[in-house]
Amino acid sequence: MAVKLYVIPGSHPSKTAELMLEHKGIPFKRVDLVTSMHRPTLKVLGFPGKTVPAMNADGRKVQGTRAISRCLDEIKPDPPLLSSDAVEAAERWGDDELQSVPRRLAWWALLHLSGKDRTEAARKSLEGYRVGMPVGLAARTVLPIAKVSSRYNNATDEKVRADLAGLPEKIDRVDAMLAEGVIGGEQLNAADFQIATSTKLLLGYDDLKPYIEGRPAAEHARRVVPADYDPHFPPVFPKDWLPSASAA
Ligand SMILES: N[C@@H](CCC(=O)N[C@@H](CS)C(=O)NCC(=O)O)C(=O)O
Repeated sequence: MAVKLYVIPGSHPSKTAELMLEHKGIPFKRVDLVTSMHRPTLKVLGFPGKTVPAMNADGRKVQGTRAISRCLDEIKPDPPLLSSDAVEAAERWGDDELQSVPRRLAWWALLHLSGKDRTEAARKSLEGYRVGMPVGLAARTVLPIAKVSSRYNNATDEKVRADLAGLPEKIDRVDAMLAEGVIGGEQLNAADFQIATSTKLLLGYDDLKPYIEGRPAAEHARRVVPADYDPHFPPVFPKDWLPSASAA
């Protein structure tokens, strides 16, 4: 079977798809698209949607982490990614409620970090990806891409403030799923891969470490996501946007 996985650098749902393919033991070729050129490229490749991950499995075009987990279970049922209704619900929550939070924060941060910090944060996100030019050079040109991507992802001050305020509740929910055994079991499932990549990206923000570090959610993210997916954003959010320590 010939499988190609289209991703953009640093994308956490793309990492989810990559990890699910590895978990299944399905060989694949990762194709790194250039952020901002990804929309026309996906269109030319025949994908109907605008986002990555996008997978071509023997000519079958599948887009989105949840469609990909289902397709992978069809192609190769063992080990199953979707093993129960609870796992499906957790995967859905991870996609619908959690995934967009670290993404909006990332684009907002890249817009608001000062020059050197912005370049360094972009360089960390690009590390390990083919970007068609030296990573250091691509990192220095991230600002126009961050402007477009912030608009695509609605990374407004208002949204980011709400995302930060809601963060402790989201991490509580991940910890609860771990305590219930829906995720974090011996055999990883689609919800593990969906949720852990978001938590790992959230752990990359120095501002957010106090709300996540030392908690089961952090341990889970490090177990599921290899250390080479290692984004880093120095402090960037206004202090009064961060939840009070007592809420953490
Ligand atoms: N929720 C979907 C969408 C993923 C998504 O929004 N991916 C981002 C990258 S992290 C993307 O492709 N953004 C590009 C765009 O919106 O143009 C999934 O899990 O596959």
